[in-house]
Amino acid sequence: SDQCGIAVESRIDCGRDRSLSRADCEGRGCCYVPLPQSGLGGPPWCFYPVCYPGYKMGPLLPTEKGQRATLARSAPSYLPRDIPTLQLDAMPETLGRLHLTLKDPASPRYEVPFVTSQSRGHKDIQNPLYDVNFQPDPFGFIVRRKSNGRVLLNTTIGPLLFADQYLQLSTSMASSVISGLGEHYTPITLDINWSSVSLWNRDMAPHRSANLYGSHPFFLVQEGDGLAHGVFLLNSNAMEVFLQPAPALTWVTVGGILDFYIFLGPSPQSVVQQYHEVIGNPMMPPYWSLGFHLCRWGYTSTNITRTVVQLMRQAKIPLDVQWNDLDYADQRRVFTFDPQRFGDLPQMVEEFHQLGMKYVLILDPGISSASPPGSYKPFDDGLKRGVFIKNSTGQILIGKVWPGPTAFPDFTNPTTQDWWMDCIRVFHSKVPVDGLWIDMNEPSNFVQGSVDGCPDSDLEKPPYTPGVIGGQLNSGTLCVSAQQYLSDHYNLHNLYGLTEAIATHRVLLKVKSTRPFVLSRSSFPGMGRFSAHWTGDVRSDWEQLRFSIPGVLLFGLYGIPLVGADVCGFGGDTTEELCVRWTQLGAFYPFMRNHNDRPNAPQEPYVFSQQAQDAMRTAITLRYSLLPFLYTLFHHTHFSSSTVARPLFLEFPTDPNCQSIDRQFLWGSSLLISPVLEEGAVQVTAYLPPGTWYSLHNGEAYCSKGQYILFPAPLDTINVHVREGSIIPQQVPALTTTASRRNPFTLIVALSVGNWAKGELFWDDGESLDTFEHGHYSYVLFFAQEVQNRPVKLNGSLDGLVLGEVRVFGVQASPTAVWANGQKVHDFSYSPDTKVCNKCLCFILIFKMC
Ligand code: MIG
Repeated sequence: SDQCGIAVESRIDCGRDRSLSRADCEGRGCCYVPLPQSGLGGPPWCFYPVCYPGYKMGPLLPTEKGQRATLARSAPSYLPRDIPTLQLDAMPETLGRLHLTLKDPASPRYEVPFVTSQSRGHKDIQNPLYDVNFQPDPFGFIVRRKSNGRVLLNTTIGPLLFADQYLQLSTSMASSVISGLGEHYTPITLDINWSSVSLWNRDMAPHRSANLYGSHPFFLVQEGDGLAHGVFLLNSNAMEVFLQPAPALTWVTVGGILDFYIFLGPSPQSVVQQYHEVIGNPMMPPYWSLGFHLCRWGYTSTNITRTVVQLMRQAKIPLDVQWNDLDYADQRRVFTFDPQRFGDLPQMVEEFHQLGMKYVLILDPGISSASPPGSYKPFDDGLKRGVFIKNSTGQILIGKVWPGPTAFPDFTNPTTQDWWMDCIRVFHSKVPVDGLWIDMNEPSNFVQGSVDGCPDSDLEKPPYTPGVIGGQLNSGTLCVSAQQYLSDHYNLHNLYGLTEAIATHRVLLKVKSTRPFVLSRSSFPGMGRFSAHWTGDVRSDWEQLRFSIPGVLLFGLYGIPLVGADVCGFGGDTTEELCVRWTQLGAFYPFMRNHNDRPNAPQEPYVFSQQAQDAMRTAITLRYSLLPFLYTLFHHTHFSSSTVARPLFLEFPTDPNCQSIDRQFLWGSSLLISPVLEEGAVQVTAYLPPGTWYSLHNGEAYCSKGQYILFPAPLDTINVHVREGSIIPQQVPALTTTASRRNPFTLIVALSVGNWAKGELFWDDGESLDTFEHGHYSYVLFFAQEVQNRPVKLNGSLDGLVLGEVRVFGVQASPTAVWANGQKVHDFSYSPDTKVCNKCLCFILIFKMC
């Protein structure tokens, strides 16, 4: 019939929860139209008709925040435990943000805590960027972009299902260029050809189609003409999102409520900003955390760890932060250290501090539960204070992690947060760590559910289980029927890492009174306010090197800009060439740490040939010279929310070539990084968006019409280009940031065709809390322009900051004279080949504000 005349690519699966025979399918009132190709993975044979009975919407009534309606279904759906009546709230919160919720008005359901602060909405939005229309029967809504009438979301293409453990909503998409819905091993844009992604935090080495460590139910759609919009579904339950070529998308989540935020942009940058306004802006990292970090599993004593630091210093390769993995702990129990091999750990940390370095230790959440009573205080105390997650019958749930049998702290419980404070405080009084690395916090469990298994219940085996690794929600983690202070683990699982990061951040803040540094493997929206992230157990191979770029870029969209992959790879042996290339790329991860798994060949820079060491030193030193620029980007991200490592499409939204580039990326808006990602390659084909770009190394100019250009890339080179019109503040590098922060600043001035450039520097002591909020900082705007016959003076002072060399790229003719601060500079040089002028201060005008 007409009801089933739906284009194949637009069919919405009526049998997601199980596969249906024709009789079953028609029993649901759905259409059954087999296709020649086998059903697996492709379009469904059983799909909803054009008009499928569902909820019927009552009248829309005004509320304080927007409009409200009641939705009711007259006939039950095919799912167990329908919620027959729903309350719809549509709340225009800002010009660019619409908030839409669907809840059960009769009895409160679980809602996600911690992520959003209370209503930040404004009342009475005049003339927002969106228009919402409702279809009353069956219920659906359509969101349009007002400026051009474009339909961004249309949920009338499929039914709304809202049962206790199965919530589903489909929508059309404005284009098929969609990014987000992590954490997965994917390119920057997702495959929409009948694919799906599941969101359920899992300890799983990155590989295709696996649900990984974090969950980010947010996506951004590039609409094709430079405009973009985004959607955030604030829901922490296990979820699967289906993508199909219509293009259309279907959310399925197994609990909670439907809580949507829709961001209208209109630019991709503003979508990201609008999203971060809801989940909170990222923290301001301590300056030292932008230095180079070195770690491995298998530094088995303090002396071995000391030697690593010595060898790095001998090789003259910058190193700010030395790390230890589980090796330090006594029988792998956190908050202890091995009396033999790590007996002088406190002294070692002191030595590192003397060198101007920092020290970070791993901290797993699992607390050993099998030590003899009275011998392990963290457990004994935790037991007394009731901090651990309980099983469904109220006993402490015991799983297995590195120390053997372990209990799991419930960080949603305020008592647990206090106990965590006490544990860390006591440990820190002996071992003054500078930051904490919270691993295994999905949480990871080596037995399924618990040592006693899990009960047979609707929570453990919901009517529908999203496609997760292991096939069951309790695979590799706790029983989901386990009880936490705020709710069942079933609801809170995806928040475990976030809640641990919040607790750990808070402790470090109290204990150290400086900016906390926390590195978390598991993540959820909002985590960037508290923690950095690394992409987990990546393999040492070229494909993983390449996929680390979209991995890192996507976390920028998720509001966790301080992110990186393990440089040289974690799993398996690296090769010298791979490690050199990875170090070059890693020098442009916002967070740069070389880390390695226990059984593997060493991969510290100094173990390689002189040639490789030189290349790595060059890359890391280049990073150090750029840290003032990187730090300034972090300031912007913290203060006004943007991205640090940035996909090209965010910066050049109207350039169709940039839509899905993820082999290159930007730092802010002005540095373009084009690494080598293939074995044996000594050239790289890089896309330069239209305009003039200068080689960071020698100022050579490339005038691009928006084209791919082949650049030489010998083993010692990573191609970095400076965008015309920008000024990049740098600092003479040193072996630590403690030392480099005392060195003179330098500037690279990349003139635009109009002979001007601008840039900025945010500078403070690098570690005090809230320097921006308290006004304890300098903010310098740099502006360069050509002047005729009249030197421009340095205006204002840099407050004790010394400005050294200035290089100006793109100077068309040799300057006749150069002045700095009114003084003639005699030793300036100009190269007519590269059009670079060194010490060309006459071009620089400096304003100081604050
Ligand atoms: O089960 O602490 O991702 O970085 O070295 C492995 C040992 C536990 C996993 C982390 C990895 C870390 C390792 N950990």
